[in-house]
Amino acid sequence: MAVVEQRTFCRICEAHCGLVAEVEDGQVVKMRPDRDHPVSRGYSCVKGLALPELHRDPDRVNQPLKRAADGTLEPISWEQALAEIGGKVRALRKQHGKRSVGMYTGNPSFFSLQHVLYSAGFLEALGSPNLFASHSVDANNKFHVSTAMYGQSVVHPIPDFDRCELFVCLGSNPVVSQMSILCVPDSLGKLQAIEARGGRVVTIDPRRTETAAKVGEHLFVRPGTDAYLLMAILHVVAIENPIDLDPARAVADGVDEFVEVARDWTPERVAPITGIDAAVIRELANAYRTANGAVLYMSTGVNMGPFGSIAYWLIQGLALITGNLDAAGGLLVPRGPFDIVKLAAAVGLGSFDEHRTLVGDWHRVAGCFPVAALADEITVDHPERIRALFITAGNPVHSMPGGDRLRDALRELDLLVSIDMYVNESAADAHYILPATDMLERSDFPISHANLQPTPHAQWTPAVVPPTHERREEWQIFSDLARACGAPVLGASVCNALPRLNRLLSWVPGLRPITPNTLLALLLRWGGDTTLAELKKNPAGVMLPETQPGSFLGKRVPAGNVRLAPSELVADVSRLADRAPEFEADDGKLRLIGRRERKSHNSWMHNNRRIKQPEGNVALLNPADARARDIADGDHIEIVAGDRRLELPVKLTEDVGEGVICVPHGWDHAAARLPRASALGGGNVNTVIPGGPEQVEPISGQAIMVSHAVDVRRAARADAKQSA
Ligand SMILES: Nc1nc2c(c(=O)[nH]1)N[C@H]1C(S)=C(S)[C@@H](COP(=O)(O)OP(=O)(O)OC[C@H]3O[C@@H](n4cnc5c(=O)[nH]c(N)nc54)[C@H](O)[C@@H]3O)O[C@H]1N2
Ligand SMILES: Nc1nc2c(c(=O)[nH]1)N[C@H]1C(S)=C(S)[C@@H](COP(=O)(O)OP(=O)(O)OC[C@H]3O[C@@H](n4cnc5c(=O)[nH]c(N)nc54)[C@H](O)[C@@H]3O)O[C@H]1N2
Ligand code: SF4
Ligand SMILES: [Mo]
Repeated sequence: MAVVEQRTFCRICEAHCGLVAEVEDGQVVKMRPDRDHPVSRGYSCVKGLALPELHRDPDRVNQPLKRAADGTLEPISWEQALAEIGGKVRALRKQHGKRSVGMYTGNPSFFSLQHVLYSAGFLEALGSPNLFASHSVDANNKFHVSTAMYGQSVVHPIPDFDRCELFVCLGSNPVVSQMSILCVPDSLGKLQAIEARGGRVVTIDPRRTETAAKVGEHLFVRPGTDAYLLMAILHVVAIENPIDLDPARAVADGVDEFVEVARDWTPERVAPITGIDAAVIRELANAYRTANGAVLYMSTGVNMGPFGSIAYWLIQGLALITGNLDAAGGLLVPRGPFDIVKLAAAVGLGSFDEHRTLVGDWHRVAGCFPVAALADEITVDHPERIRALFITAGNPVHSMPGGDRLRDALRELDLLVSIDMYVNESAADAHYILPATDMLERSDFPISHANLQPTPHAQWTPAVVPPTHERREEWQIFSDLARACGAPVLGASVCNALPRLNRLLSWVPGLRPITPNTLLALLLRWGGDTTLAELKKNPAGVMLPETQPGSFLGKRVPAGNVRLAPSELVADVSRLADRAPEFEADDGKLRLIGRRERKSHNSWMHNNRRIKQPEGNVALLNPADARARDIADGDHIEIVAGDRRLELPVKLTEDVGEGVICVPHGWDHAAARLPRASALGGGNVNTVIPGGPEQVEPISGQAIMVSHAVDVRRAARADAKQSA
């Protein structure tokens, strides 16, 4: 049988690399990078190339599973699963009200047009505000700040790589991650191009990363202290050397109040907190101020710290007052293939809403409550507590700090349903597991990332192969669940009406449900720069108009004027002064930071047969800190925080700053049904990172996951083993 080539694109990370699948006899036999792709130009990583192995992994869930009384999982039919889940949800809603149902949507759900719309739509159709999402362990600070400043959680100014003279990269490791809230395949290439044309790249990170090793200058920063550094930059830029603020005042409110917050934060005061010399801070600030196009980019290393919202706010404000926002070589705000901001407003992401958690009074950011609040919403003694939870494309027990607390809470649920490709750690106590398709088995369009592209481009992919076994696409799963759970048909908001509409349509014989592609065609017709028909004709996608400098401020800001001094952010600045002594003190403890690995992806790449993990799960430590603790290279160490403990082998390297211990996340799959991944061993770093509502950045609800103080010592035993 002839091999048919099918162009598609990877949706594991935000780079969205173009791929070519080779299909023979209905089977995907090979995946290769798409050398003719107009944006990724042949770039890809092993994870995208290993999609065929993901597709045919024998450990996948291929039909609905139900947990029997003895704890084992038994295959059942879709009809039985839907009827039983639906019956349970109907009874719980009747007895305990709408809030009794909740949902956690994980990171991969945001990489699928159908998933993000139909899952949120399902919960909204049930009338529950209890939506929790992985973005509160990832970038909630960015979503909160964008809502507060621009009036929309989906507005994110992104770097103009091709024209900037100075690129400062805080808390991101592009070589490994390809960055976040940004779509750039081969981001290292983009940074190297800045250097090649005489520009400057500075990475600021507690570790000399793979990126820092390959491009530009590197500054060690003490974990958790970037907001102090940014304060000092603002101080130098606007107070030490006052600049003309009139252009900013013309497009923003609160400009003077914003500048004033940095009054006391001189480089000299900030130096002992951050560990960066005052002269170095001053030089960097002046370089930022005078460059003809400069970018301050921050990502998860800062998001996950104690001051993520302040830091993102300072970066936006600094860009605005120095003329680097909406400007060539600075930050630009792409529009997307159609008006994404309008769509987001229609689904209710335009402003903060009235919903609050029962415990802690948390607000929703980008339509979701913080995951750190989930355990309490299940266990609280309140008539409206969560009793049924759907986890879709997520692994919160594993991916969030203090996951054991959540695991215990999940055991109190009347109903736990996991919608996933695997039986992951969070499904260890699930009553039902519903088999999802992988990305080769469904058509798609990257809607969540469509306005985050430095090179605007739109691509649609058909399914490379039809779903195998009894795997089902999420649009269908959530439409069927809405019907089974008795979601009322009337009263839907604009886009979240889909599962309800499909319920209505299912009553009339002969009518077809609304599929993701019908929806996409409508969205693109809604002021779009392309059409679905055009995308289908162009399998490598179509180029969209470039983002023009000067097209955002005063024109497309959803709030009208930028709000440069949101009251909650101004008030939170006092926390910087309060906590400064903690960072200056030498308490003998090390600060924990994370690390992503090129060949793994959060918690779900370790079972892939194509991807080798030769290094295993290793902690990194500076030799000076090792000497002080009598630790040698290759020893097993224990990392201790209170009564929590993790044991791992250690590698000594000058690349990690002194006072820092670096551990990747996503390891240890003993609790999952992932035989290959489990055999790799390792330990889950989130068992030593304290979780719960106290460990949350107070503005946005983002879980604090870096900079925790831990004790590190040589382990008594030789084998690497972890215990909570
Ligand atoms: N291969 C691979 N790629 C991925 C992922 C993956 O798991 N594997 N995950 C994807 C996901 S979900 C996301 S959100 C993105 C994230 O993409 P990035 O945000 O680029 O994430 P990391 O690569 O973890 O880089 C974070 C950096 O922050 C540093 N850091 C830690 N603490 C601090 C601090 O206090 N200050 C500063 N300045 N730096 C600090 C760390 O040392 C690390 O180098 O990556 C995506 N891409
Ligand atoms: N300590 C520490 N913890 C971290 C981080 C860190 O840097 N340090 N990073 C955090 C970040 S940035 C993130 S985004 C979170 C991620 O946290 P989560 O989103 O909670 O978890 P993942 O590990 O991404 O697990 C994703 C699950 O989705 C499943 N899946 C994949 N594709 C599909 C699909 O198409 N449909 C369905 N239904 N299921 C699918 C996978 O099998 C897997 O079980 O982890 C966070 N946790
Ligand atoms: S960098 Fe790798 S994981 Fe990310 S989109 Fe490209 S191929 Fe997929
Ligand atoms: Mo993430």
